[in-house]
Amino acid sequence: MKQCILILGACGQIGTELTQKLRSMYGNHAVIASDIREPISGCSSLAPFEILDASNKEAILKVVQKYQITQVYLLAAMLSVTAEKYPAEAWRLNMDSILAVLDLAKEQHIQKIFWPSSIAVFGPSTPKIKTSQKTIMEPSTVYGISKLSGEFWCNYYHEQYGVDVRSLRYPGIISWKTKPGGGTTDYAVDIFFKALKEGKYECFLAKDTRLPMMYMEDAVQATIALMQADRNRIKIRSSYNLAAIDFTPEEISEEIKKHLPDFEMSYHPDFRQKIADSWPQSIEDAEARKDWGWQHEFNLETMTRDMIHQLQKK
Ligand code: AKB
Repeated sequence: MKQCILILGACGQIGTELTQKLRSMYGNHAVIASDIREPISGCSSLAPFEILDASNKEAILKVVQKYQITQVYLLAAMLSVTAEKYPAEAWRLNMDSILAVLDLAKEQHIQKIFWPSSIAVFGPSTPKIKTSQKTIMEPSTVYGISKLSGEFWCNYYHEQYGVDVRSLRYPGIISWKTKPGGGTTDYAVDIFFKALKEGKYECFLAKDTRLPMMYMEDAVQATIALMQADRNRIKIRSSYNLAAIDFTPEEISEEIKKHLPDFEMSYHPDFRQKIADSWPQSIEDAEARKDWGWQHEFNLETMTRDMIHQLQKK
C-alpha cells in the first residue's frame, strides 16, 4: 500500500530534519508537515503544510482523511524546562496528543505511529551509569512523568488493540539546522552558536554534569530504521533506550577549543541543574542494537567537527 506520512510538530528541532529526510525518501507529496503555527520562514518551504494542534483528535482526523495518511510521527511536545514552568499545559499537550494519535490508530484510521520518549523517564533513584532498559523509573519532572505515562499508554494500545506504535527514548539531540527549545540538554546546541558568534558561552549546568547525547544525523537514522523494521522485530512497545555519546560541559568545551582555541567557557548553574542531576549519565541500549540493528555513527570528536563546519558554512 502507498504510504503517506503526517508529521505533527514539523517545525521543531527534530521535526524539521525528519521531514526533510522522509521527503527525500518518499517524495514531497507523501510527507505532510504540520505544526501549531506557521513556520517563521512561511509555509511554502514546508509545503504540503497544515496548521494543526497535535492535541485535537478531530482536527488530526480531518487531515488524515484529506491526505489518506498511513503513518503519523508525533513530535509536538513541551520539553523538560518549559514543562516545569507550565505543568498543566505540558501535561495536556504531551498526554492529549499521544492519546489522540493512539485512538486514531485503534480506530484504524492510521497504521503506524512514531512517538518520542526521553531519558527524562528516569529519575533520581535510577542507576546513573549505563542505565538499562528496565530499571527503577521514578521521574521527578512533569515532562518525565508525561513521557513515562505515554510509554505505558503505547504499550497498552499495542497489547489491547494491536496498535503498531514505535518509540525511542531520545537523549539530548545536537543539531545545527533548527535549535531546540525548552530543554535541559539545550546547552549542548547553544554552545556552538555562541562559540562561533561571540567566542564565549556561560553554561547553565555545572562543568562535570555528564548527560547522554546524540548528533541529529544519528537520531534521524535511528528513527527511520525503527519505523522501517519488520513489525515482528519490535519487541519493546513502550520505548527503546537509545545511546550514542555522553559528555560533560567541560569535555565539549575542550573539544570546541580544538577548533576555536580562543573560546571561553564559564559556568553558572541554575534551576536546570536539578533536572540534569535527576537523569542518567549514560545509557545502555543493547535491545535496540539487537532487535532492529541500531548503530550510531558520530562520536564527540566527529560531531563537534561537523557542527562547526556546518555552522560556519551557514
Ligand atoms: C530535554 O532536555 O528536555 C530534552 C530531552 C532530554 O528529552 N532534550
